[in-house]
Amino acid sequence: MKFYLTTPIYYPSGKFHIGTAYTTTLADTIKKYKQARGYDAYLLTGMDEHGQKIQKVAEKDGKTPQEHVDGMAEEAKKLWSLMEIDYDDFIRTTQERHTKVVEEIFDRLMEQGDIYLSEYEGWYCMPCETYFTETQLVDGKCPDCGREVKKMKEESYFFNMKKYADRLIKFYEENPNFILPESRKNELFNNFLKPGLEDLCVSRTSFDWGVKVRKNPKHVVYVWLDALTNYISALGYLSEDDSLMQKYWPADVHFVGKDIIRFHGIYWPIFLMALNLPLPKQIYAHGFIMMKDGKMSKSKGNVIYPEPLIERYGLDAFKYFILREMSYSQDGTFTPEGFVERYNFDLCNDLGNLLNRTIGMINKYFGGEVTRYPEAVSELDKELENFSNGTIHQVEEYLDTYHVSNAITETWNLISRTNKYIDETAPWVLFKEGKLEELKSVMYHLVENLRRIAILIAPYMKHTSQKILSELSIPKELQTWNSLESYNKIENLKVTDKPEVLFARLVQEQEIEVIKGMMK
Ligand code: ME8
Repeated sequence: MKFYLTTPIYYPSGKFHIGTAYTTTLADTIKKYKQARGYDAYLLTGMDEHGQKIQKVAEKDGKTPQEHVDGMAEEAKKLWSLMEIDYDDFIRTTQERHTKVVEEIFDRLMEQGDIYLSEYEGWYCMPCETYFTETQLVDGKCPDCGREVKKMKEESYFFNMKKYADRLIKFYEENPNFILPESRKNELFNNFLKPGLEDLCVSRTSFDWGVKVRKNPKHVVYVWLDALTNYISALGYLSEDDSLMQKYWPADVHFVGKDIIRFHGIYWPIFLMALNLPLPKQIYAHGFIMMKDGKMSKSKGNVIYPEPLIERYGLDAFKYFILREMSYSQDGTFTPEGFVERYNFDLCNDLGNLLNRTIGMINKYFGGEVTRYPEAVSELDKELENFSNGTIHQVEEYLDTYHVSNAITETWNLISRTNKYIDETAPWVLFKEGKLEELKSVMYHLVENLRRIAILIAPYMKHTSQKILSELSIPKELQTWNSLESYNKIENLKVTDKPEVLFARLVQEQEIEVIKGMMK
């Protein structure tokens, strides 16, 4: 069972902020989940290194574009390693393995008549490197980023989108889950596909930092045709060894932000149709991480980067926050207040205390020993078991459909339910009344639920998961996703007598200031 998933390849125009880190974390979480479920999962990420914007940034820094992107690629890899992103390949569009595929594709599409030479006039947005028609502009500005646009005219190659539009419409109709969430699909379908596609300008002559058209090298290939091709060039498409292509294509899912869904949902499938290749199975476009005062931007001084957050609060807390805060189909918000609150309430109070209370009681009442599935199982015990069975199925369903935030919420509902179970069963009363068999059962059920919780959070909170499992001395074979199904397989075990604090409580006011100081 294979599962091929991708992140966008990011522009190395500046340091990666938590928004960029979000898509990569999301993709990595799904990869780890799929692996845990027995899939041969392959995660591709990389960098989109061509285009006028990159050329300009490099110039400003007094570097050649190649020097600039080489430096940025190192930075990016450092960040992914800090974030323990388990990617299988890192493609860079300046690599020969990629450029030669782009050249070849362009030639082929020209030969078969899908790409033709003409002239283009339109409104050009430099930062987005996209032309717009008059009617697409919003208040005379770029509809994507809101910045100034310039009227420009150039000799260009065009891709015959119209030829494939009907086929794509049919594909959308036959594959209702092709674009997720549905609201984004409807947007694409109604605003772009249905009104009729314009042919797309696929070359530029105004700069030269890109893949040159072999037969007419004053043209460089449009950065999006170049960039989208990474998803197959990285697998060795058109190369001598295309075994990865045979094995993994079509992609099971491309993860992208809502800003680039049009390129992935319309142009990419059409390029693939023209190449006679199968289309990806799904494209999931998530919302944006916003700040209190709107988008992150250096001019507002509200950009937040992953490194200082990870350094101070740990990787697990960082991933927990960004994944939980971003709902399936809407934007999420980063606020220092929200971060500290989630840390203190969800991680420190709910999860941390559950583990500590449990280990404390087992040590106090039974010298650290938990006994095999006990006899004296009460109604409350059974109820908790059923609740946690339900959670597992919900979490799986959510992760299978990329509702990661919902999956996390379900898991935290189980954590709350388990905390409540302690209050309901009142172990201290059972102990006082000498009801030791009942008390054993309560401890057993607490350990069972913590074991399950640790497995459910492992794809995005590996360290916390490992700590819980090791403090409870859960054997390896009961740490796997498969072992979630069974509820009564724990043999006698002995928990640690020196539990570590998972998440130390933060001083709210002080920490909010610290995070504010991290914004640039
Ligand atoms: O578009 N919240 O690169 P890019 C969430 N090179 N995600 C965010 C975000 C935010 N505030 N800001 C950025 C490109 N992203 C092209 C892609 S793919 C063939 C070529 C994420 O560096 C989100 O995934 O501008 C978005 O789609 C991507 O970064 C844009 O990255």
